[in-house]
Amino acid sequence: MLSQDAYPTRTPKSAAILARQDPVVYAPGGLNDKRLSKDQRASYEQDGFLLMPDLFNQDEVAFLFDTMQNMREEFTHAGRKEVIAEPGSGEVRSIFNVHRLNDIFANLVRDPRVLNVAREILGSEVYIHQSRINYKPGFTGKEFYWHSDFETWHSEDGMPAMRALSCSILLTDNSEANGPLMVIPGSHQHYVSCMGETPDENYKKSLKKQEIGVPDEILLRYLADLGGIKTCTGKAGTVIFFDCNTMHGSNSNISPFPRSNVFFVYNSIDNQLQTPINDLVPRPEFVAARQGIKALTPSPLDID
Ligand code: 6CS
Ligand code: FE
Repeated sequence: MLSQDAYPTRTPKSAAILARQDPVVYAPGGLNDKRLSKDQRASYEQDGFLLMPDLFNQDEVAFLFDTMQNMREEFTHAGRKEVIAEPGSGEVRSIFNVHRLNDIFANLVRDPRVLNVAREILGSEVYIHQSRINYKPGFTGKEFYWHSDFETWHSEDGMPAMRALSCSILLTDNSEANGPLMVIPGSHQHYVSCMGETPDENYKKSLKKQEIGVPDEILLRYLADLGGIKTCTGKAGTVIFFDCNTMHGSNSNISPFPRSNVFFVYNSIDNQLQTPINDLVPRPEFVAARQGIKALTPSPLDID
């Protein structure tokens, strides 16, 4: 990483809040991908996220839900590195790299309803930086503490600029009760630099419970005072798009109802990974893609 890094973080002594240096909605890159209305684009730009209810119909959701459950059954006892266990209960918390491990998810990342929104916002061709299912099981699903994804991807993966977004497809209903995504509107305009150096192989811990790259409480309070906190609830089939630097997290799920979502992280083809901060060893391919990067092409609408 260059010494004049606009987004320093993981420093030994101090936390800080810095202004974003990158656009949120990029100028069209010659692709014709108009999926969003003017209002939707403006709302994404202002808030750092956009909720699109019912983007997938109930038949599609049922099919994707079964696919997700089948993957869990197949992977749970197979000793796969892509499976992350819940702290405590040992239930499946996440499975990573699902777009490379499963044909249905491989096809889903190319569905124009999601891919073309990513291309429209990022103003270029895109590829998948990371994909995962977060199962958040009933009773035992633990929280995801407040964080900016970009802070991790910049420092641990060497992602140069804020030109990536997450797309979360809800595969169960996400209610106030089962630990839905919480976002701080407007927080994507501020970069929260975090105190604390990154140990080797931090991902093995952080994907269960994040302890490094955790924002300072005073800065979180500042952002929440400015923007408030919004819970992203919706029926299965709803899709949430959010900027890579939007401050977000979710509570644990003590309800009986699982909150299971599939996440795709689209990154601009012009924003591929470099060397991580402090010359850390790059994280493995199943968490952060570096190999065989190719721009995604939209698929025909039929997902199966
Ligand atoms: O380390 C990562 O890349 C992941 N960690 C969190 C808490 N969110 C985004 C991403 O899956
Ligand atoms: Fe996240």
